[in-house]
Amino acid sequence: MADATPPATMRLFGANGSPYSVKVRSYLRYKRIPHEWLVRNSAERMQEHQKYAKLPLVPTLVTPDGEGLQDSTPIMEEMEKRFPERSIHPPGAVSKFISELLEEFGDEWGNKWMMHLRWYSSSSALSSEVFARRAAAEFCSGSPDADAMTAVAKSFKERMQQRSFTVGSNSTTAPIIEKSYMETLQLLEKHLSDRPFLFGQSPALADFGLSGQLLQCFGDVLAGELMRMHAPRVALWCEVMANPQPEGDFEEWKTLAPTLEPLIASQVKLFLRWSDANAKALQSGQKDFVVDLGGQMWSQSVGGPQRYHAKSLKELRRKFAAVPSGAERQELEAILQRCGCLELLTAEAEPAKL
Ligand SMILES: N[C@@H](CCC(=O)N[C@@H](CS)C(=O)NCC(=O)O)C(=O)O
Repeated sequence: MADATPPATMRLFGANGSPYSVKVRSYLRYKRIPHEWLVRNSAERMQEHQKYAKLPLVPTLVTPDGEGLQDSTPIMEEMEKRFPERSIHPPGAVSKFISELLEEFGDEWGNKWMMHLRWYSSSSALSSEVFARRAAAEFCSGSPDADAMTAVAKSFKERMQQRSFTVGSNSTTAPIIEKSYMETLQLLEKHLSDRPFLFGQSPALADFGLSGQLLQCFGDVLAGELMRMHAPRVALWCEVMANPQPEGDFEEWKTLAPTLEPLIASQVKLFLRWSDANAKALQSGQKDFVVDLGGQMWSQSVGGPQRYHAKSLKELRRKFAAVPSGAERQELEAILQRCGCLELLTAEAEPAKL
């Protein structure tokens, strides 16, 4: 007789153009966690999403017992506890923390490349137009109507084009973001020439975080063209990361270091400097801040969206502080020191609340 109990299926509310949603979907696929992918393409789906979402954001993962989880990193951390098989953490404290650091870099800094090149660069016009139509098609797919879709695309594009402040994109920062995208592609291209994933033969947390943003870049007009022409291995890795399969073991840090340390010493350091300056500006109630990112002056306004970066930097620093003392911590500290990141990861005392 057939079992009347429905399968214990997770339900993931997401959007194909949302890097964090696609990141969690790739993760659920990799972990072989049964799930349903839901887009908010009808009033009913929107209401259902609102029922589980504390914030009006995707991804939102609904567990079989009706719990709504949000924020991609905590979602994946919770799933790792429930489904430890096919761990996404490389063994050893050094690689595990560096994977967490690269995930944070992807989530918080990689999002600037993605958003800037999709919407705000001086060459983004076609990318914006194409992406707005893709997103509108998904949103209108519940009751297809071409006129409605065109109108949704237009208003979506107009709304997004006014939101460059959310990622700190402006005429001063544009060249910094564009240079960082190209340099990261070059560094990753070199690293991925010897291995299919960032930490060897299986995907790690870092792969999910970075590819979440870069898979969006890959699919966009401007960012995708730059990637396919200048970093074909990165393009392939993005494609693989949409539905990754393990090919073997994680590598030891010593063989990863020659091509991963240059990425940390340049791009990750730059990101941490920015994130540290952002957190300090928020702490002291500034409305904007300027920071020297190694000879390149970054300036931006500080608003609501930047609070999240400060929170996630605090969480990263907590993870770093939790690495137990001993030989592995010493090795990790030596790497971070060499890459100019150690001080930036050392949590500062919280100022007393007045
Ligand atoms: N830190 C969050 C970010 C989530 C986020 O910013 N989601 C965006 C899409 S990428 C969103 O939901 N925007 C509003 C919407 O699409 O309705 C995470 O990692 O999940």
